[in-house]
Amino acid sequence: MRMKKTIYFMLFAILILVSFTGCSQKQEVAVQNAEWIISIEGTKEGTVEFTNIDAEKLSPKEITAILKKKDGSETEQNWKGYALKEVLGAYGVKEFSTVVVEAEDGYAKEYTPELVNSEGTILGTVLDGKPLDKADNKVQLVVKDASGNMWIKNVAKIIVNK
Ligand SMILES: Nc1nc2c(c(=O)[nH]1)N[C@H]1C(S)=C(S)[C@@H](COP(=O)(O)O)O[C@H]1N2
Ligand SMILES: [Mo]
Repeated sequence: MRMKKTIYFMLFAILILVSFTGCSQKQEVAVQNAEWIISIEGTKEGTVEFTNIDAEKLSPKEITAILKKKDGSETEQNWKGYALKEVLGAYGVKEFSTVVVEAEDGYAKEYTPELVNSEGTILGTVLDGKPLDKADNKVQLVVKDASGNMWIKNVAKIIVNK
């Protein structure tokens, strides 16, 4: 009798285990097929991988922002993308002291909650009607309320600081 119970329990345990690995495999396949991946550290679930597939579930944002460079030049740009605030919100991030956004080349900046939560702060994927060239700039952080050096080309990682 006891033996039977143990066997049932073990079968049940194996079933649970298999269904879990099945899930994580599915997620891995999705990440492998993604056009772009951004790691977000410090969410409720720890580090998560945010991909173009996840982005499609969010409402798109369109803004006009002026890129101001150190050399004094100003260029008006139309951007389509996703509000940084909404991206973080999708992973349960609401309270934080700062957020760091880092590029593939290591270029990084730190942002106040005010800038992070601004309507004009987006992860842009389409510039002036043209999707970014995935080869060199997959996703660009556009910060309407800050100068060009706060805009991050080719975003690789977002770190949320408590
Ligand atoms: N990844 C990355 N993003 C970056 C930079 C950089 O060196 N690397 N330079 C910044 C600066 S100083 C400016 S003015 C803007 C615009 O750069 P651009 O002159 O290449 O258009 O991108 C910003 N984002
Ligand atoms: Mo710059």
